Amino acid sequence: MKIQRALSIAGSAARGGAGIQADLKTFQELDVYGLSAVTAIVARNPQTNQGIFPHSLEAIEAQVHTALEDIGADAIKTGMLFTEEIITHVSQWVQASGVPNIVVDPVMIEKMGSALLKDNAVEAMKTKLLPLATIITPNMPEAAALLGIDALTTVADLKKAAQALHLLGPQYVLVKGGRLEGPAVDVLFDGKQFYLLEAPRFETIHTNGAGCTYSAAITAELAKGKSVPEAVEKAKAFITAAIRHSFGFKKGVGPTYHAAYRKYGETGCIVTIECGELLHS
Ligand code: PXL
Repeated sequence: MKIQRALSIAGSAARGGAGIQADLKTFQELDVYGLSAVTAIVARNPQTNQGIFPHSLEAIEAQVHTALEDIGADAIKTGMLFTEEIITHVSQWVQASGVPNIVVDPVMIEKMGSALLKDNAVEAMKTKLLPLATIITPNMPEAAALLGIDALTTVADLKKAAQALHLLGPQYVLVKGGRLEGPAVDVLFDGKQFYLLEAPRFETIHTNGAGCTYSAAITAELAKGKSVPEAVEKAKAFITAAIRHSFGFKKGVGPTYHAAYRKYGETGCIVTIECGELLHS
């Protein structure tokens, strides 16, 4: 039997809906063998606002090397990397690995407000990791923070941001429009063309880990040999189903439902392709 493999280098989210946990659940749903290297443990206590426990560089390196040397990977995804030092080393390991599909989710702040990336690490993310990426998947606040610009509010803003981020070196940029008014439109840019992916917006607060799940689904599809636009289209359907069927547990923002695409199927996403004429601000 041959099964494709995907390695997630990310934080452990004790609540189960985001981070490494979301990635492994998503890989499994899409029939890809999941591997993990945990960078930090997130177990945030809302009363104390404490609960991020970074791992040592040595522990992270040991996991990455064990995963790549003993099992190997068809795709690597990075999520929460937390510090400049971790970003610098992960960039070196990713580059040395020769793995063909690299998905960088530039995780910065989680929905309840904890910083998952230190402010002084943004520059390393831009200069060391983003240029290695097959695709980067910022949400609207992350795109604005990476570019040092004001908040994005429209699809036109997403397109301009995608173009500007493409200049940092990734092959594809996906700016996710989860915070737009109206339908959930994401903009994929390859340096020439824009692909607009539109899905209905489902009103729910339970979207913890939506970004992790979406980029993990892209990673799984790339590991299976899909092209980037095909992988993003399938992942958009996957995350739309997961958000549509999301749910809450006892407290706080609940998770998306990772099994929803398998159980309930397609969700009416529309993809349009536009010529990428340059947009100047
Ligand atoms: O959703 C962003 C995210 C990423 N990584 C970890 C997280 C979260 C949000 O909860 O906990 C580890």
